[in-house]
Amino acid sequence: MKAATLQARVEELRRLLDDANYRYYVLDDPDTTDADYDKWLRELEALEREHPEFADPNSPTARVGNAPSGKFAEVKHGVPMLSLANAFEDGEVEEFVTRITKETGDAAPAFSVEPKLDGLAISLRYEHGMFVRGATRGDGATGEDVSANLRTIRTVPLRLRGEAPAVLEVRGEVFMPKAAFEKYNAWAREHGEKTLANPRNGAAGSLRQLDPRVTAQRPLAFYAYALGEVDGAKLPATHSNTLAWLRELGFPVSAEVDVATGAEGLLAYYRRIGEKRNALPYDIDGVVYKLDRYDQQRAMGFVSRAPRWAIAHKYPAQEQATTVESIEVNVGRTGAVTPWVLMTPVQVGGVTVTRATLHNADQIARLDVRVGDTIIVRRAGDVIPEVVRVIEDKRPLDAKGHPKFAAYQLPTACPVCGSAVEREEGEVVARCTGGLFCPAQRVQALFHFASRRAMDIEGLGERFITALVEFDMVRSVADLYRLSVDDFVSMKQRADELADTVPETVKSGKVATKWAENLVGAIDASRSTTLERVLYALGIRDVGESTARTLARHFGALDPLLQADEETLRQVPDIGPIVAARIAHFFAESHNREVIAALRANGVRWPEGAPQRSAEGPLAGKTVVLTGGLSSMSRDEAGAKLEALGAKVSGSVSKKTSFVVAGEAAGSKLAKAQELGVEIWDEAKLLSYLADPT
Ligand code: 9MJ
Repeated sequence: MKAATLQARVEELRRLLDDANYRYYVLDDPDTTDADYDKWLRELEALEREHPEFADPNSPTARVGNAPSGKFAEVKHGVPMLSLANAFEDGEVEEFVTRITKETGDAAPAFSVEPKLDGLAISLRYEHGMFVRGATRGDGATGEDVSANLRTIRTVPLRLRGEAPAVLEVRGEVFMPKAAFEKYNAWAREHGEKTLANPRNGAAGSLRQLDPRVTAQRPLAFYAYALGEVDGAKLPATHSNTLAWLRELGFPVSAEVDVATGAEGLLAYYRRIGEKRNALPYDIDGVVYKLDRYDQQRAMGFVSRAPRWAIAHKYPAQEQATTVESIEVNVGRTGAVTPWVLMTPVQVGGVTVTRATLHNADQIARLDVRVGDTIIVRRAGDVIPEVVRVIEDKRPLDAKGHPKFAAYQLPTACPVCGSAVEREEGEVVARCTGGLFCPAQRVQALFHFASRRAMDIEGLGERFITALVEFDMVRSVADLYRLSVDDFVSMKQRADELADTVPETVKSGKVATKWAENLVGAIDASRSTTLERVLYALGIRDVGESTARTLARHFGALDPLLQADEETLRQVPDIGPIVAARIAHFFAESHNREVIAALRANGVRWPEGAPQRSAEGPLAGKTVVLTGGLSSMSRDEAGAKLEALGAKVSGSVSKKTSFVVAGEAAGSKLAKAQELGVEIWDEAKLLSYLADPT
């Protein structure tokens, strides 16, 4: 292609991607498929890689983050970044409106009303429509240049749409949406990385990362709400029209912004948003009222740094101080011992809170929470309340100046079954070693056993399982197969009596038994199953459906698997040393062997066959992942052909993957393969290999 044609294509791809981002992030009305988006992005990346002369720091490919550049430079804000006065009471809002009505002479001044995002204020500078710099608020006069990090935030436009002025500074908030925060922390917990204390800290910490590639991994977002320096544009006469104009230029603006008049109008907005607060996808700590007309704003002026024409009306804090009465632990299915604190009840954001999670022992060590401590708890939305920090100054000291409260130690014995609690090297989670002897684990294990993808016992929910364990009617999963209709009926009667929920019909002598018959029927139906379901249902740690399938195919029958030692298990393709050890330990435990024998004795059965091992063929020992659509055959067909050549076909990409076959619209698996440097085959390569597999 000629240079001019190439450049035109680069520009076209950038425009397509910018448009797709705009529709997605600003209009909330996407019209592009992920597949097209990925395809354009990959094409653009390739062109930019091959033709460095087309490089542009504002290209949509810039979102991945560049290498770190050292410290942040100082940025002087040409127009200072304002702070807002706060109001907490309705009366203060009424006074604010009265003052403005009087001083402007306008009997019903209009206000732009906006949610007050709880993130980090920043200023973005554009020259001739191109992003040139972004800075934190700092002290309002001077901030830090965090441009490289801001470029990685997908909702920060890098090139403006339409007629952009010579200079445009846009102010707004960078924040971490709640769902993204939860997802990030779940990931961090799983990978032993540090969790973020709350979305606000998450946003602030991420933006101040010296390595933009780290920021790029953090799910941040941006909303615009004010202007800084502007040159070469005729501004609208009101703030609300400015927000509409900013939206046209490509800036996301909160969908909740509105216009209201009168103290009643402002307070109605405050209450309306307050009711929605928990359901909003981001944290807010109040709403903001801004006098809408710029001429009226100028007439009101400023007191020190704060405008007299705007005010932030805060909601009750979602963080409160209280004291720790005790630290307890929960035990999960895999024995994970999760500590939580029992607190002196406290109102947080209008709800009484008595418990907060501590996630794991690392979190306890990080926070150093001790019984008796004064702590700050936070409740954000539907999220489980959590301990934010300890107020150490409130911790009393003894005569020697040492803290009076002892550091918390996780119990060494499981509070439910008394078995040892152990923490493996490099793991953040401590676990009860009682396995299925532990009633807490038994409930969770039964729940997993009965779940749809395991033994698929319909109607056996957590409530019944808890009662069965509590009344000692079921000790192991095999005991389920001994339960009769009468057992279930009497279990329910006892549970209802305990919970004081005995139905009227029962009180009058009628006992419904149809549900119990159905349940016994469902249990009976689950007897006829497959080996892979049984292996998955046993709940061996790290043995998910895919590993269960691998084991079932590799061994063909249960007994050879029971006899396999750790070394033999390690030879199974796709099973690493840790999982091999877990499986060997599980089957070495006599009580686990007894459960398996009891399942068989109670009629649980599955077809067994010869082991399916493909140790031969040109692809023996290779693990292959198929992703995306192929045009010449289905993925299953391609998988079967590769298996016939000795390959092991896996569902997920890892360092051990030998190569990935990427068809049309391949997504995250392809990205992962690229990230790990795994060899990638396109369909043409696959076909030519299948034609001549040497
Ligand atoms: C927030 N935090 O959402 C302002 N803000 O306006 C909104 N902050 C603001 N406006 C002028 N919506 C200074 C700060």
